[in-house]
Amino acid sequence: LADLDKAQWVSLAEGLKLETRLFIDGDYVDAAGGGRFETVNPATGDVLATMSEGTEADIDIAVAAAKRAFRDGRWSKMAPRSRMAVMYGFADLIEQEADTLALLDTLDMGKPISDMVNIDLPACAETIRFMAECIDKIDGKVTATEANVLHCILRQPFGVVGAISPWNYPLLMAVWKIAPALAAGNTVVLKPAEQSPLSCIRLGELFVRAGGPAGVLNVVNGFGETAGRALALHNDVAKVSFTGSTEVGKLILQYAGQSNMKHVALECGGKSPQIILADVSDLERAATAAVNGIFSNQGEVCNAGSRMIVDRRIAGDFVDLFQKTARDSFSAGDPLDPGTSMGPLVTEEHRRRVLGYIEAGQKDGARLVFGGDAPQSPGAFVNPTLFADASNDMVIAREEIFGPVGTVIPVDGADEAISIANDTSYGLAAGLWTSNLDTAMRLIREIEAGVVWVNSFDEGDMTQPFGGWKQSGNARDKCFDSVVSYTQMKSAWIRHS
Ligand code: TXE
Repeated sequence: LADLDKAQWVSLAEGLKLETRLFIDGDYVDAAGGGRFETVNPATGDVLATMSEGTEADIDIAVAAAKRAFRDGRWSKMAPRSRMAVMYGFADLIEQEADTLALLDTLDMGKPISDMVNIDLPACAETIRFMAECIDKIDGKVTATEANVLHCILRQPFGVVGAISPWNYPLLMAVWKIAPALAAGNTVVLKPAEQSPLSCIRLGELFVRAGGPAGVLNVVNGFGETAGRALALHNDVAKVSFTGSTEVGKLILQYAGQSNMKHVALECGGKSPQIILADVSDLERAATAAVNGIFSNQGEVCNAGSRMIVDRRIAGDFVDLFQKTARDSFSAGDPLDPGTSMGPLVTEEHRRRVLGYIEAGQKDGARLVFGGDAPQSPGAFVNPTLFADASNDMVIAREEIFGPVGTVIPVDGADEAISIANDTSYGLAAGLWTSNLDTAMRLIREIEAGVVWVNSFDEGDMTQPFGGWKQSGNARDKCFDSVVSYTQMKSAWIRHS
């Protein structure tokens, strides 16, 4: 991937040709109703493009194309090795177009270009390759039955899968859904977030260029309440996979109930605890992980370690180390500069929301250690912020802020730590820092979260299931099980003589 300097990225950005249409049935098309919406660069406030606005009519057209493509078997009946070849080609093309794709997300949602180049794009290619490798490993089963019966359990694709994705990792979150859905043999209609429509629209084209048949991967940009809702309510969509807020996740469940009882996979918000006990072997390493855990990606991360639950005896030292590391590693700047570690938030509206949480933290009596303000520049920036001496009943400890705002909650020992860690409606991820194996083993079991990192935070590879307990969702992305979750079981009872 490119190793460009800021001037080179700026000049590449100036020459970019933006695709603004929808991608349906193998081609770019304008929205049926002719509507358009603006997408804005949050670093400058400038309008980047006016996009075709897909609505219910476009979702109907895209779902019909996906249904035709599924029914005639142009993808689901393709030999596994051939489907794998298409997926590998798709990953290769993403790498070949990496500069453009990286720029599109950086311009559209403000993420630092270095994160796009070093994290998001390699992860997209890796996800598609991993899911491709799974294609001919999705086995059925033959069970033990009486002699004249062969009983097979088959795993078959659902049909049309609707994918609704968020703006915080626009390409990667879309790929986490479409790659396993396609690998399992489904056809897909993707509805990306309206805040970051520029990159995902290219995925359909790249898939077709890699040899993917028309109609198998369709992308419809548009708003959640119109296009997203229509997709989740559609009677010809057999499964919907959603990443976004818990509030909208609950709506998606309702839409499934109001329509065809489609399967629903949800990956929603979080308020992830990072427990740091007094016997932590390396407090500096824990503090560094905590800084990255809350400030990476501007804090716009569903598993952000936003509640640091720290033993009171070491809380002072922890806050000092945290502050020093944060000062050295994160400050808001131009996301097109490869040296920038933190870009603007996704929109001006979201910045106001995050600043509102900072105000609430101060009003509730948490101690503002640093930050709490916004740089004097255009763009939706917020400075990295830390609150200490907070309690778990404060708004900043209860609600997902989705910005660069960390909260330290002091506790007395492991029992209080675990009870506070679990005192939340969310259950996405957790971190635990201790040198005591027995404590670690106990807390791993007691923590109510889909992912627990011990003496680490936010690491993993493709084998790791990613998803939440409680109101953080009901599905798992990445991992082999994720591909299997895009299939349904069929029992075939075959009597012979
Ligand atoms: O999310 P929405 P928003 C959290 C985070 C953030 C908050 C709001 O706390 O501050 O949610 O962000 C589509 N029917 N997360 O408003 O609205 C929408 O178009 C069908 C956590 O951006 O949930 C987009 O494609 N679809 C998170 C997607 O849902 C609807 C990532 C997510 O948007 C819809 C993003 C509807 N009625 C936000 N309404 C995570 N888990 O990583 C919206 N959408």
